[in-house]
This record gives sequence, C-alpha cells and structure tokens, in this order.
Amino acid sequence: ASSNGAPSFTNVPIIKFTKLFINGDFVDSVSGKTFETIDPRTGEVIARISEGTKEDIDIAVKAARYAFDFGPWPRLPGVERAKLMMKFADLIEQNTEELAALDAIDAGKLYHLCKALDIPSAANTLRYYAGAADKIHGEVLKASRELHAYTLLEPIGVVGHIIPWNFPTAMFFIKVAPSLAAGCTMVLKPAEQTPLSALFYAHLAKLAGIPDGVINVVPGFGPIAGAAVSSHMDIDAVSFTGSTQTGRKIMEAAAKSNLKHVSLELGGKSPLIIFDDADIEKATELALLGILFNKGEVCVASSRVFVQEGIYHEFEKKLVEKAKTWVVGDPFDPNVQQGPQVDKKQFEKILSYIEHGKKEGATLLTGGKTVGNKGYYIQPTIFSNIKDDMLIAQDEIFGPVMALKKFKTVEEAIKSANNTRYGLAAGIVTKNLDIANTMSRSIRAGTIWINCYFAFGDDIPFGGYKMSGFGKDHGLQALQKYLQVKSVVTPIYNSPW
Ligand code: TXE
Repeated sequence: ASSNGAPSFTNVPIIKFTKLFINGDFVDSVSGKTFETIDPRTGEVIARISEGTKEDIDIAVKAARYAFDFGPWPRLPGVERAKLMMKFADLIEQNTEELAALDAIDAGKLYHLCKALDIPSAANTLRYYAGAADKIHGEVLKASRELHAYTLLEPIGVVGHIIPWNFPTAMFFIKVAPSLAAGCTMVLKPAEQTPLSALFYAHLAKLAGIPDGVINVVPGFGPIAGAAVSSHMDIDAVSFTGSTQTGRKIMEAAAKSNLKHVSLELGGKSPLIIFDDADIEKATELALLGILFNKGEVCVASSRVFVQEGIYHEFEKKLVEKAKTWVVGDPFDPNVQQGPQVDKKQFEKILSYIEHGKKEGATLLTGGKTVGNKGYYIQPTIFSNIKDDMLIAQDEIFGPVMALKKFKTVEEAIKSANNTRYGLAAGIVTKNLDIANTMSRSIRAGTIWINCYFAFGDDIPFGGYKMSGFGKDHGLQALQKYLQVKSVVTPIYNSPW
C-alpha cells in the first residue's frame, strides 16, 4: 500500500508540547494566536502550535539576557555544563522512538532512519561539544615591549538560532550544542513546518537540568518571529540555516539593527562528478542516494551529476533502471526509501521546476509525476541533456530532481562544477589520485567528498563558499562562532608602557 503513497497512521505519537518554551515554562503566545502544523503524508493538521510574534521574541530574549548576564550558565565551570549536556543527550536516547515519529509526521522523514540515525546522532553531537566545554581557553601571547598579555575566550552572549525543516533534529543540535558548550544562552526559532521535535527537546533540556532561560524555543513564521530575532537589539549573534534569499534578509536585518554577528548556511547546487574509471554499479547508487536521500530536501544534495563520456551510456541506463525501482511512500514503512515533500509549497515548487526543465529542452529520462492522490509525494526524476545555464542546472530545487550531464575532460568538469552561484559541497568518484587532487583543489566548495557522499561528522567543519554562506557548523570551528576573543594586557612590573 505504501508504494503508491497511501498513508498509514501507525506510530503517530500523542502531541504533548504545543506552546512556546520561554524561561523554563511552556506558555501561550501573547497574542493567543496559533498555527497549524501539517502532516505531509496527508495534508491534514497534526496539531495547533502557539504562534510566536515580536512580543514573544522580546520576552524570550529578556529571559535569555537575564540568564546570560546574571544566571549560572556562562559562569559554570565547563565540566559542569558538560555534565548537564551529557544528561540531555541520555534523555534524547531514552525518547528516540517518540522523537523519530515526531520528525516523521512533521517533516515526512523516514521513521526508521530517524530512529537509527538522526536522533542518536543528535545525542552524540551534544556529547561531542560537551567534551569541548572544559577545553575552551585563550592563549598567553608573546609580549612585544614589556607587556604581559593573554586572551580570554568568552561566550558571545545571547544567540538567535533560526533553523529550517529538512532536518529538524540535526539542525537543532548543530546550533544548540556548540552554543551551550560555549556558555551562551539562546532563542531558537524552529521552522513553521516542523516545530514538534524542537518543543520536545526544550522539555528534555529542562529535565536534564539546563537552567531556565538558557534555551528558549519560540515557533512562529519567518517574516514575523524570525525577523524579530534577526533585527533584535539585544541578540548578540544569529546563526541561520535556510535559503539564500532569507539569509540575505537576515544579514540585512543584522546590519540595520545592532550589527550582531551572522553566520549563514544556505542553499546549494552541488555537483557529483564521476570519472571513467569508476565502478558503475557503486557510482549509480551514490548518485541516486545523493539526490533522493531525504527526498532531495538536503542542502548538499548532488543535484548536478556529471559523468565522463566513456561510461556515460551504461551509467545512464543503470541509473534510470534503479530510479524506477526506488520506493516512494509512507515514511513509517521500513521498505520505503522516499517519503513526502515537507509541505504543499515545496511540493509545488518542485513540480514547477520539473515543468520548467521540460520547457527548457532537457530530456526527462524518468519520473516527473506525483505519486498517489493524497499528500506531497513526487517520483524520483532525472533530466539529461543538461546545459549549465538551464534553470534546473542553476537553481536549488530541493526535491528528487537530478540534472545529468556528460563531460569529456577534467578541465570541462571543473568548469561546469564551478558554474554556479553556490559552493556548498561536491563529490568526486575516481580511483585516480591525480584527478581527485586536482578536482578537490579546483572546486570552490566548502566540502569535497572523494568516493563517498554525505560523509558528515561532528568533528568535520561544514559550511559554504560563495552564495552558500559563511561560518561553519560542526567541528571545533562551530564553537568559535559562539565565542569572542578578549585581549587582556598589563605592563610587567616597572616597565615603561
Ligand atoms: O526557506 P527559508 P523556505 C531552500 C530550499 C527551499 C527554499 C525555500 O531551496 O526550497 O529554501 O524554503 C525562517 N527573517 N532551503 O521558504 O525561508 C523560516 O521561518 C528571519 C535550503 O522554508 O529560508 C525558517 O525557520 N527568518 C535550506 C527558516 O528561516 C526567516 C533549508 C528557513 O526558511 C525569514 C531550507 C525572515 N524574513 C530551505 N523568512 C538548507 N540550507 O538546508 C523565513 N525565515
């Protein structure tokens, strides 16, 4: 039943948290307004969520400010922060199934994958940064003249996190975990499409003993609640993941308000480049996974696939065969490989790009249609005969739509790979070390995967080049976003300064 997209209602959890989480309590919004969060499997309402507006963001920022200026969190020894973060991580693991189900119904993500990967990885992200919390220190400087100087690394203050809907859990923790370790307090605005797990995490943070006011979660809409975060005079830094268009607005709001620090992880149009010496079987699997994983709603999706001419024909044939057997359907079914797109807007955006691709003269090799008559399911879709300047080769579609192209030389592959305004990631498949080295140094992107794709790690810095943004998530580099450097200088006894 699931392969035609018909929904099943197994494992739908009772929704426990629907209100704003401010200063340690679940509260109604000031306006009393609520909004619907929708199940993309059916288009039906799951729950009504309190809608945060500017007034609610103001209250949340006050709580975070107080917790930063007077509360224990930034003043605790790192090891004490670490203990609470570890406890938080354990609580996540104890609630894995319920959390996985929340992300599955709210975002259309595969339940079994959330259970095996998204939720346990989030706990590990907390543990990774907990391990860093007591190792944050400045350095003693080589004094010029007769001065003694050192640097302190201090938490940046109140942080605003604005996150998207494609990985509700991972996004929450790649922002929250390093800023907690740094000693910051925060206001997080989850995406309006996926507020459910974020509110559950707020509850777990409280259970773990994270002090009130340190983590505040205010669901709401981007132009209202999100804009109130980015333009707030009392937020010291904003960390954003989302579209390039919204990233630009956030930077503008930061510039026009208090010049808060900004880090942006934005869109992508990442190339996967497959050379003649590749194992065709493995390469087709990598290419399919690269674009179909999480229904293509991945900022690093390999939405452009370049294949060298010697293997192109066979590659294309195998790829299309495999795409046709890819199972689209209910994300609770363990045999399903692709669930519904997150919402109607995203569903329609993808379909309109598919129409555009046809009009532009690309060849539709497979897919292109919706699946079932309920919910937001789309077939795995592959276009060939792509030209670099086509819209479907330039714009981030954020769906299961691949642009496939044949190339001859390394030079041509580099040129096509870089023919984009984005620069988030790239994949290279070859056994030839010279080609791998040349490609990895020539492509302007923040992550290069050689003979793999989606190879993320807590300790591997991740972030874009060009219009894919700036500032890193993951790794100790992410910690730096939430710290600032203070220099302390004093003359050595009797020295002339
Ligand atoms: O993104 P937005 P949308 C891309 C992808 C997708 C497109 C549109 O191509 O199709 O963006 O998706 C908040 N001030 N990505 O419209 O608007 C919003 O509420 C402050 C790539 O959902 O960027 C949400 O919390 N905040 C991406 C968050 O920004 C604002 C992931 C992301 O929404 C705001 C998601 C404003 N004016 C979409 N407007 C990635 N890099 O992974 C919106 N928001």
